[in-house]
Amino acid sequence: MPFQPVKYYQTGTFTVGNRLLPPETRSVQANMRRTNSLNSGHRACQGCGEALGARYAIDAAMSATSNQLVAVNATGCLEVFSTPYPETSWQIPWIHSLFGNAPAVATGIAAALKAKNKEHVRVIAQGGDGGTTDIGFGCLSGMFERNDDVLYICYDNEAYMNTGVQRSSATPPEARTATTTRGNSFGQGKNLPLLAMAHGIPYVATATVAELRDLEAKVKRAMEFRGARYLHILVPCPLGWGHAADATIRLARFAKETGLFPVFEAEHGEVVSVSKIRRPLPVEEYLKPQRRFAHLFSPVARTQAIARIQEMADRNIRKFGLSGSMSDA
Ligand SMILES: Cc1ncc(C[n+]2csc(CCOP(=O)(O)OP(=O)(O)O)c2C)c(N)n1
Ligand code: SF4
Repeated sequence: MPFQPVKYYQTGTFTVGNRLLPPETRSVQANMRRTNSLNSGHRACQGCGEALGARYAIDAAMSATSNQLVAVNATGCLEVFSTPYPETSWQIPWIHSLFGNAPAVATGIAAALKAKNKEHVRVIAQGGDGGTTDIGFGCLSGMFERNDDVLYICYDNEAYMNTGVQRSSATPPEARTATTTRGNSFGQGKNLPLLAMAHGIPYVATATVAELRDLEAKVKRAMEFRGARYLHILVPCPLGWGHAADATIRLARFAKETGLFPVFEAEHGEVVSVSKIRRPLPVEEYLKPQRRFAHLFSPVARTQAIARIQEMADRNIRKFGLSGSMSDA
């Protein structure tokens, strides 16, 4: 067989590429000694973006902290599918208390560790978008304002999935849920990454489950800071969004490539990096495969509504500078 030079795209992938890289630059998931923090056997739906995101995020946090980590979970799918008492899929110190108080519980654990001179043990809190943007928001804002030493991770599937797909304040315009025919009205909804930045906390980032290496890198970066940090991960939900289980990664990628979900990092309230759009897409490509948006296309196309969603994407592209070459980033 003739000699084949290593192609650029192979390095950094989760298959052969990792083995071509020096061990210290390989992905955490490629390491056979990874912790498998969220182990197999849990009860998430097939294709669940939240299970995938949590697995990568928490393994990356474990790696970044030499396994000195405690995780607090808000009520929601991640807690329910992983821990039907007395069973659990978590292989880390993990605690669930209430739906709305994960940031407060995490703050308390961080304070207790400090009092015991165990600040090398790091604390993460995690929850869905309902637990984060609605009921937990007061506790979270307090955690940010006091700059408590906690990384909070929001797994955003854009609705209250665990209880049957009710609208949250992160549900996008026009998305159908069990409690609304068309989701949020235009111009409404809470943008938690921007709200987190407004608190001036050390680190805020967004990520999707389409770019898992980027997700791992952001968790690692977050653990380099002390104080309050926030990571917002878009995690498509086949059940709530009404898409095929094998479309989870594709839809997460399309959310970024349309501009609807800007992927960026911010430090102390300032954007420091953005992931540029590689192949620009019209929003229809993202909306059409999802049953929650079916009413936009049938029985007749609702072109004005689609145009307004396109405007939202275009606004993000301008605001975050998402188009242009990667070297501009
Ligand atoms: C105070 C309180 N109200 C309501 C509930 C019921 N409840 C449990 S999980 C959940 C929805 C969670 O949604 P989200 O935070 O978006 O996470 P997801 O399940 O989508 O991952 C609700 C309403 C509860 N456990 N506690
Ligand atoms: S309902 Fe959605 S978030 Fe919950 S386990 Fe199923 S796919 Fe995951």
